[in-house]
Amino acid sequence: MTLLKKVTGIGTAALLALGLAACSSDSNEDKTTGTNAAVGESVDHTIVGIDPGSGHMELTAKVLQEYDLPDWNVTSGSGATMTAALKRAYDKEEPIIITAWSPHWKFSKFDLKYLDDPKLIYGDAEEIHSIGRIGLKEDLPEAYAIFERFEWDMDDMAQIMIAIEDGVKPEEAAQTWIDDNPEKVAEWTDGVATVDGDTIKLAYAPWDSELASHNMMKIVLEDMGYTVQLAMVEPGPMFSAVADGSADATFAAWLPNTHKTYVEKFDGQLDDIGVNMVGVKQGLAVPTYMEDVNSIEDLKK
Ligand code: PBE
Repeated sequence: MTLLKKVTGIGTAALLALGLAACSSDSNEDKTTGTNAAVGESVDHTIVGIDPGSGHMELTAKVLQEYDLPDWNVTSGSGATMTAALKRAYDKEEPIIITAWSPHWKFSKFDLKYLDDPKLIYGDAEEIHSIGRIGLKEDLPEAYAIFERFEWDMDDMAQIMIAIEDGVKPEEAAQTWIDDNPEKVAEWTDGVATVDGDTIKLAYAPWDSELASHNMMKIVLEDMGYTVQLAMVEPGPMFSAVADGSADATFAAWLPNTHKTYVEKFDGQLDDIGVNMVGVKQGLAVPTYMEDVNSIEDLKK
């Protein structure tokens, strides 16, 4: 529970920081360039991004347009290169702006705050959906019944993510969560018939959040008698694999905003089985020691 508070408490922390920064920074502000011009220069007008096919990168490009930030750019990389850059900057208390999302272990390892997004480009109430191929319900009804009931919370996923970041193997971290939460797993599986080795293929994109959820579901399905294949692919191929039936399901669709483009592209070819997590979030984030930066608006000159 403390962890949940920490992850979800960021908004409150950012609001507090906003109030404090507004009071304390006036005297330091350079009236000709403004404190915020210095922010852009301090990070070379660069936002540290992740993989190019992610919804976050698409939305961040839109942020630069909608907030009129033409001289800013976003580097592409991966979740791992982003957190490595964050660690390097954080250790030296240097300024950095990252593409961030929750749940994610970075909020427990570093003191970070989301920048306010008054235009709501990153969306408002975001959820993670379980998506199946058309025909999954008829072909693998037991798995489908589990997926229909599958729902957990941000703190559950964060526990697995943090263990993995601390060096525990993904399958071991997932097994520990399952062992610690038998009543949650039972809510998804109670009364569902076991199967005899049927194969099921799950696709997920290379984000730490999805590494956690898919390793967890792999074990749940194996305990029900399935042979589970996990395929880590880029976001585009993840959606196309479920659409063309080469994967059976994914638990990595962030909606209604993040993956809107993919879901619209494959309209009618995906079965939106249900919501597996509510309250997820993404946006731009900075270390809390960047006291003068509290909103995306602050990146404007
Ligand atoms: N993420 C994590 C993904 C969805 C899950 C926010 C990096 C994305 O941007 O597509």
